[in-house]
Amino acid sequence: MGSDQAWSAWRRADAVKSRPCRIWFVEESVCPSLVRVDCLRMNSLINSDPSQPKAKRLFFALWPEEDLQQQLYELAGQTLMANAGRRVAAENIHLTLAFLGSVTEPDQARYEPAASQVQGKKFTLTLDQLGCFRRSGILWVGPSQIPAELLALVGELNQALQTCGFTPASRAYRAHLTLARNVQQCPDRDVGLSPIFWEVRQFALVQSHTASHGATYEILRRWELV
Ligand code: 2AM
Repeated sequence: MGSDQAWSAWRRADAVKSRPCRIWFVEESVCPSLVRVDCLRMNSLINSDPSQPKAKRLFFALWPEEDLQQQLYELAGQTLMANAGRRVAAENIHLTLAFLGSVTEPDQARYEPAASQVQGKKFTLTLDQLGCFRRSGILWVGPSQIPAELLALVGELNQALQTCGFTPASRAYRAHLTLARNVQQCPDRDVGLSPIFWEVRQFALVQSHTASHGATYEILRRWELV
């Protein structure tokens, strides 16, 4: 978008509210959508229009094949004592790369081309550790060593999204697949597991749908790793 178009966007934004909008210019070579016109008032007007779709809850993830999901589901069953937690349904087991949270359609339209620019490499993820996040009551399985390709994928994805206005999580990245929630008694320390090898070939953009029985997930788009 050239400066004429940017100013015209400014004027259009200015026509619907009294306070001036902020305009963010993003370099063409970095964020594929080039420019972001960011105006909270305008966004709230757009979001309050019932003809506009609501924001979606989105995240990027690695999604295992069904047989691996089933294997991990059974592992959770063997690990959990009766009533000690709620297992995640097999089809919902995944590894989050970047949690986006509530995303509007214009934001999604910027994030997807940004993700397409990521040149992630295929890798094997060795799941050889079982652990528990005590505070959130989550039983998880994960790698004891994070492969360089996974770290690079997470880093490049966050960097690409950042150029389009996304603020990555400030907490350190912990690669894990949640196997159960509401775990009341977490063991004192992580335990080793006979390794499960996962050949990771793709990453995905996923929408989380909140239902009364818990979240369900819909894969919106997949990107091949090379
Ligand atoms: P979790 O499994 O450890 O809860 C969809 O909610 C996915 O995004 C889950 O894998 C979840 O991790 C992850 N996630 C990361 N940050 C989150 C947040 N702030 N709120 C909800 N889910 C988050």
